[in-house]
Amino acid sequence: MGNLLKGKRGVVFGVANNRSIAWGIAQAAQREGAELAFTYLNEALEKRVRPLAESVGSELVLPCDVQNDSDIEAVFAKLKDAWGGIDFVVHSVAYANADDLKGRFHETSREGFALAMDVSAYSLVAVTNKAVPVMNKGGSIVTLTYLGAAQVVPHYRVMGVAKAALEACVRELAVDLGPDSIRVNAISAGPIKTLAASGISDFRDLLGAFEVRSPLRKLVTIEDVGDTAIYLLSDLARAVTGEVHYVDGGFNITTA
Ligand code: NAD
Ligand code: 0WE
Repeated sequence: MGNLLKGKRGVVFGVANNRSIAWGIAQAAQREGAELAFTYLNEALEKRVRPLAESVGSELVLPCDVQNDSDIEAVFAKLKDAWGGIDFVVHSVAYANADDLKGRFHETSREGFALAMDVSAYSLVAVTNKAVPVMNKGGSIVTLTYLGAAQVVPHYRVMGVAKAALEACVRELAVDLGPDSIRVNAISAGPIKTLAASGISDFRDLLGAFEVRSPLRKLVTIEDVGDTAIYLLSDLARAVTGEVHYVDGGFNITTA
């Protein structure tokens, strides 16, 4: 138990199951004294998210497809009703068609490109837009990104483009919201075997290579990401905004 987020209230987008990065962040946040709300994409995931939310003392579990503006609006309306104001938002959401994570990049369809951009990049803007009117001073927004934003990672394809856009959105939002004392940052996590990593060709090879080549010589866990998120969500990071924080054992600083 710690108190880094004591008295703070926040909403977590992107828990699918107990392996989700968002769940690692939520557990760390509750350990540090935060009060939490959760959103879920659909009824199938609601069955997973509700028990997890209950286990960290949360009764605010709300549906939200981030492609739907009225869903996002309803989430923050309910949080305003329940709490009055909120202190932080965790955005841990991404999606692209599985077909667009293989094959050649120039074969990406217009629809596939737009889908990846909408769910994985624009949704941060849409969520922030509805969150800001409800956010307290000193608020913090954290999203999740990946090295594929900054350099080509085999098979990451259209998601690399979407993450590059997401990181640019983080900087734009940080500049706009700085005067309101709201901070916006990203965590660039190393590869973790989550639902979003399942079915990715050669993911095991990627994990293996990461384990032997990353400077710290170990895989990154959702707990590792959770603890960095606590820093960014807390007042410890009060002078930090518009940043991408790598939580990848130093992998990004090395070359192949
Ligand atoms: P995950 O599958 O557990 O989480 C992804 C979440 O996105 C799921 O909860 C899913 O329901 C949600 N989602 C997808 N489409 C949505 C929509 N339209 N509306 C609302 N929610 C939607 O996988 P994860 O690995 O925990 O991914 C979380 C974030 O971390 C993503 O942004 C991902 O890009 C990023 N990330 C993952 C890794 C990794 O290796 N796993 C590394 C770096 C960054
Ligand atoms: O951002 C991600 C995964 C994002 C993702 C994953 C899927 C799989 C299932 C987005 N959309 C989908 N759609 C699906 O249908 N990561 C950072 C994890 C990841 O994905 C990779 C990676 C890494 C790391 C894909 C190729 C190469 C490396």
